Amino acid sequence: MNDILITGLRARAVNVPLEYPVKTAVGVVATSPLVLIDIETNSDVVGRAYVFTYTPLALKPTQLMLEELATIIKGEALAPYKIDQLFQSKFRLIGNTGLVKIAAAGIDMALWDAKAKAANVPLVELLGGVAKPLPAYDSHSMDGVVLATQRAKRAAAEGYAAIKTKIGYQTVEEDVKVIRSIRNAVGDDIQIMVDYNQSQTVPEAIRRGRILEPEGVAWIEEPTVQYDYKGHARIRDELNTPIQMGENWFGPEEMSLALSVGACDLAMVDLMKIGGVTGWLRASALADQARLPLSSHIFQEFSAHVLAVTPTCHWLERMDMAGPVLEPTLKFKDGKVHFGDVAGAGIIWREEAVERFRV
Ligand code: SMN
Ligand code: MG
Repeated sequence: MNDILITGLRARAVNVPLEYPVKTAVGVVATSPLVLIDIETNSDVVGRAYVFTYTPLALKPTQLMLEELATIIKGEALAPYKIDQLFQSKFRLIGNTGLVKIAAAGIDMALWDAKAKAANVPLVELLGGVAKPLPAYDSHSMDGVVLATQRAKRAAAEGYAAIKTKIGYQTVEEDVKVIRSIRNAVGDDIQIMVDYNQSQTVPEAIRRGRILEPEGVAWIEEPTVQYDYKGHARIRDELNTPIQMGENWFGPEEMSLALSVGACDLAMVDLMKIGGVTGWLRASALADQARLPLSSHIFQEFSAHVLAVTPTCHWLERMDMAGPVLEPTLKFKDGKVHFGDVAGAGIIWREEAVERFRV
């Protein structure tokens, strides 16, 4: 069965415009730096995925890392679990994290895409699930009260049942002002999540969180620095509003450490940083054991497929980081994400756009 072999990898760096810059309390992601991955095989199947490097500064190093890892996987069978084990042993000394993990995760996603295409099924079906619509929330930025309200109205009109806005303004009064303006615009039936993007100290997060309690937000995300798991647990102990985190967990190992100290009420996993589809499946098992609702972080195309086979599936984050270079295969309607009828994960490059945004 495993007669399909990996024969090559192409990595292309692009810097893609965003409909809205991702403004956070700790910095702005003005454009979307991506490395597009094509894994060729000795059959007519090409596995495709992309990784998001957060800053253009990491584009070239990530592309080079992918090209270096390609030399290890050439000639190997199209077997993501085996390749993951190979990488884990290779990276034991350097550490399976950072750009190494990002590149390995991109390869993992592309391998799973290829396997699903070889079986001529959507990835969700290869994983044993069914392509049913899933709840999706519209994810916005630290937009200021006017734009935040405009975007919330637009999302409500498009049928979203939940909206995330980023806060961490100069004062908590501004945080409350934005939340109240959104609430007044969309009414009580739509859930509002807020994301501090690691911007607060633990005491300030507790102080602000207490002031936010009456606003009834659905979750407070990354209130303090993401590596301070005990700090998140302290904030969680002081507040009733659920604490959400996880987008920065590099691998299921970091998720396991965070859960072991009770860092959060909810978890959200970044398909890339967690280690691709293989990493997500392990994270999904951890969330299942802890009965922790599990949401996704960007990477909406692959995330839909893995969320559909996640026992504690919560929300898919709709934040389109790659749209300009992709043929749209997902549809967002009535507050849900609907799968396209395509084999694999539905990653189809718009080649003319790829050339336009090449770095
Ligand atoms: C986020 C941060 C950086 C880039 C994209 C998205 C954000 C989120 O923390 O939760 O969407
Ligand atoms: Mg976030």
